Amino acid sequence: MAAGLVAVVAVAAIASSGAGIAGWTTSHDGNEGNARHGWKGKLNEMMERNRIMRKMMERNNMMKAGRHIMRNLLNLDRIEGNLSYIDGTYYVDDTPVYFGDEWFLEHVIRSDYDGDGDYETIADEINGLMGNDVVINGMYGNGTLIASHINGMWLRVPVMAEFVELNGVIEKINGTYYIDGYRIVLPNKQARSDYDGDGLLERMRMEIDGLVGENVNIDGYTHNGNLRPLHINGIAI
Ligand SMILES: [Ca+2]
Ligand SMILES: [Ca+2]
Repeated sequence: MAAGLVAVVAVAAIASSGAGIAGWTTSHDGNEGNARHGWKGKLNEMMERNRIMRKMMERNNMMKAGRHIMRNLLNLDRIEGNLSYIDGTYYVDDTPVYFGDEWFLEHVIRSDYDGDGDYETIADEINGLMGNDVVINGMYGNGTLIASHINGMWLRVPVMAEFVELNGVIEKINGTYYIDGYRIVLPNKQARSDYDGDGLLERMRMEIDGLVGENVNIDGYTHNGNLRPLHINGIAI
């Protein structure tokens, strides 16, 4: 890396000193052109090489920045302190923390956050940590830390998503599927079950397509008008 940088700086120095020569050669006409074309050609070549190297470095830096952002996407904010629960709100020291809605806390099992050797519901895992010092990662929203990790263990995407159960007709508008005004966000994958009951396992999109115009039960998480289904007519996604 350091060697690469030195090379680029050297090329850049030659190129910039060459700019004066380029100006001189173009300001003269006449018969000495061949030698000057040789100079000019070399100079152009160097400047082009310089440009490409700079582009490569830029792209390299962008890729590095991208990887950095990806790595830290869920670690934008971090707090460390004592976990408590007061009047329906979790706190780490004085900071309110959102671990998820009631449905998520009661129904989802992820990791052994409290380290008691059992996989429990998120609510029970958090209860097991009550009064302890914890490290919570996540993102701040209106002064509340929306948790993504508990003690370094993945919990959820840090958004204020809400669990809903809907009953309605699936509509298709401009190639997008809706229920009850929510845009249905589907995983781009092969379906594991036959949701539309046509006897075929299709892509998720095609399964939903087979249900357009029908009355269905869907539950899942909503955020900003989008619905990520967990179940369709009782069948897990
Ligand atoms: Ca546990
Ligand atoms: Ca099907």
